[in-house]
Amino acid sequence: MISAERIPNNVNLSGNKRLLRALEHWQPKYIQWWRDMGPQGFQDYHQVYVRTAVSVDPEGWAHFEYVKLPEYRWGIFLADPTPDRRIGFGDFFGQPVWQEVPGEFRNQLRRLVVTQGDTEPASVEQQRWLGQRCPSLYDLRNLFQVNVEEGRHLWAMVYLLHSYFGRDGRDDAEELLERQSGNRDKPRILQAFNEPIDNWLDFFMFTMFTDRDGKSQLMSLSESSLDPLSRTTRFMLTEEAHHMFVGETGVARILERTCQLMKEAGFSGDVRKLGGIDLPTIQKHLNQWFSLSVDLHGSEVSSNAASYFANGLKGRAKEETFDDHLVTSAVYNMEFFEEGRPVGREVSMRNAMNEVLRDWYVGDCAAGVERWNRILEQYGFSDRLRLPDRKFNRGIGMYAGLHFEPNGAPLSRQEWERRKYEWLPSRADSEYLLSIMARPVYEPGKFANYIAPPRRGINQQPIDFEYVRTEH
Ligand code: BYC
Ligand code: FE
Ligand code: FE
Repeated sequence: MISAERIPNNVNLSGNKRLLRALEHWQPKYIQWWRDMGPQGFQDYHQVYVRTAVSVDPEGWAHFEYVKLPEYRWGIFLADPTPDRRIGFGDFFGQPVWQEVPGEFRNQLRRLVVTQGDTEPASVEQQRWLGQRCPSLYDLRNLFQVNVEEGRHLWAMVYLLHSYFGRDGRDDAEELLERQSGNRDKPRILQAFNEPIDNWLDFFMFTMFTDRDGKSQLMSLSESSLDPLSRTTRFMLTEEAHHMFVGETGVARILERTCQLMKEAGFSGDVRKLGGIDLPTIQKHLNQWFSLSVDLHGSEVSSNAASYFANGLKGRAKEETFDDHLVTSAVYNMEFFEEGRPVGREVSMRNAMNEVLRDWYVGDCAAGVERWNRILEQYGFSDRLRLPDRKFNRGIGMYAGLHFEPNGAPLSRQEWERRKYEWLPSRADSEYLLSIMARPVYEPGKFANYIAPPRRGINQQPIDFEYVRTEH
């Protein structure tokens, strides 16, 4: 039996027998999945100082307590409704939003919810070994906070599948626990979620860039005409901010430590000899996770995207800031690549909606990289981190199969094969990172040599607080 009281929610779970019954079947499978595929070695004997959402108001939202991870109270929350909300874009612009799924859009909506839902458990799977290589208890706690919230995001999508998609939705919810990141036969749906996250530089770059795709996709889904989808994703966005904070400050702290070591090593010294992470290695990981996350926005020209927009299922980030919400005649000037040369061509704007969202995403990433570069500047170094060109290392869309340098210059396949590890992490780079992370740091207030301590602790606790404690 599951009890509605154990599941924090604002969807009147105790009064919703149908949903309770569906969850009753699903929840034990979820817990089994969490034990098998969640944080390895941190299930039964550790208590983690985490935030649990117990309601959507600011107080209920920042509720901190020690919990064993499998006992975390994963909740179901919708952001408060907007009175008289109207469809904000597409062919049904101005009509009242939907409280139920229209039959004609059922498959498209299901597919969007499943794709979104699939990424959440995937990321937990990708990160499941990191606890054993952590640079501090503070970072360990942040990892687990991100993990339990991604688990809650899965619950959020399962809530929609159970409530609005009947039998099919229940089947989809089970399959979300069956596909596995990196599995040859049953992989996760989107490629970035099948890539290994072996070390903490991967993790911080992932939460900086891939969780930021979460932000852009959730922003566009929060515009949806399907009101429960909009309200669910709006609440998820509040949690996403912390994930990107973890990524951005994680890389910033590595950069800071690298700068200190570069000063120590002297101008031509080797930071790796001092156990730090050199700038080229940081840049390669940035290139890797940025390009994988750029892929997550789909093909540049997409009839799927056009149809999502026309039907009001998925809008643009900050739809209200645009003047034209119908977008029936506008065009997007896109750079195609033909016979090794860029050719500009107009594409109907609706077909370019993936690219419109990608533009927003790239801008948001660029601002973050600028903030990182201030650290290099403060330490008096002229080196800078850079976002690669969006054509670099693409696996999806019209640049997939072509090859470019990070500055956007085209390359032959042979040149690419010869030079790609100048720009992407090589095996030797990964081995080096694993070697400096082989011994985890579990002592409160201590930090691995390659990363600086944070400016402050979590929830006004000191930095040497015991963020994760072992049961005695
Ligand atoms: N990998 O017209 P196209 C997050 C497929 S992250 C593999 O380009 P569309 C999180 C595509 O399915 C946010 N396959 O695509 C972050 C299609 O297949 P079919 C996740 C890909 O549909 C960190 C074909 O290629 N949310 O929350 O316009 C931690 C061509 O389709 C990929 C969402 O994604 C890929 N990268 O756009 C935890 C929102 N890209 O039909 C969580 C929901 C495309 O030929 N999803 N394909 O079999 C969507 O809105 C869209 O599905 C996409 C793709 C934007 C992803
Ligand atoms: Fe998420
Ligand atoms: Fe996230």
